[in-house]
Amino acid sequence: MHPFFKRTLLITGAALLGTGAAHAQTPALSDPPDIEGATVGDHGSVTLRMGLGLAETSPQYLSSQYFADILDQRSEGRISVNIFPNSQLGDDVQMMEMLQTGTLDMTYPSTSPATGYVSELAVFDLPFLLPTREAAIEAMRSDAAQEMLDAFDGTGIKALAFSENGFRQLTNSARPIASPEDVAGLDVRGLSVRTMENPVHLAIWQTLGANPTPMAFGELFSAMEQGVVDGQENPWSTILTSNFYEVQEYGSETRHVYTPFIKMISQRAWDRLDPEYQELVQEAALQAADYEIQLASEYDDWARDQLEERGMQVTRLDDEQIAAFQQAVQPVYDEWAPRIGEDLVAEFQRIAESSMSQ
Ligand code: KDG
Repeated sequence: MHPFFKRTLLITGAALLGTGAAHAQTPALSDPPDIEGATVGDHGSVTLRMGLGLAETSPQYLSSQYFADILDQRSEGRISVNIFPNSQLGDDVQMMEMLQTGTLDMTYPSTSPATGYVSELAVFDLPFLLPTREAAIEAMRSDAAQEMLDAFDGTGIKALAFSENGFRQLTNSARPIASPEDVAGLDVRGLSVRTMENPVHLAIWQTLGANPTPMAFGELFSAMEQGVVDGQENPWSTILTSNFYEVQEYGSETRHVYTPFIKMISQRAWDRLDPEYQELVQEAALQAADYEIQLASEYDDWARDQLEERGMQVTRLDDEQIAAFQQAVQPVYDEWAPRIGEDLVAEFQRIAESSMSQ
């Protein structure tokens, strides 16, 4: 058996034992692609410490294992990656700062909290901009997106690749949500929603009449458990693998924004690597990103169905209901498109339209 799968099965088994639940923790997932390419020369032993926000069953973790396997195999065991999941080393913002100071080698945040480094990344935060995974992939592989990765130059962080976090869905513990009015609450108070630390996300939820609170991902579960916030928004896979269904009764399939992840390495760690190792790390990051996108697509509907099986009441929105949300968030475009760059927004709109006409 491929070492990756041995490990995945162990994790899955452990997760099952841990919860005592009869539910599967992962869907039937594609095998990782065979590791191909020549082995690299001996440039000494290197250990890279990688911090992740999400859990061991997430596509983020599973594809990071694949990344580690590629490096291990192609360096004949000289490059190892130690992965620390579940925000145990810090949240996205803290881990990016640790990369800058060199106290952590690699991390993997959403693009949203990284807009403090490269403001153009905020194009990905515009609501309902990228309607399909195909459009999102094209946007992440575009020249404009490559320029965003390159723009980390000089920040102390080297950005290696975009990958998939996913289409974000709303969950909450207060009431079923099918319209902007449900978010705002007509005779009840507006929903309090945790957002990532990102001004466009704040604007989206303010515009919808919610009370948004930016908060680190690692604090979110207990904030919801204690009723500090009513709800949050994340891809179904994250909602499942982070056990949010234990504290969130209602889900709504809003797909209101597609946020990528961005794989990063500390510039200090990068500069210490021999050029041949650098090339390998870059290649492995791109291969692991492709694999993660595959895993995330396999998780998506499956995770939603699992959440329903575990008792979450999921509201599926029809086209008209989605259109009502789209219309309600138009002011976010008026405010943010000029700040992000009209040309960039138009380029992403073009990508979205061409994916719809295929
Ligand atoms: O490692 C990534 C996570 O920390 C985080 O980005 C997940 O989408 C996320 C969120 O809502 O914070």
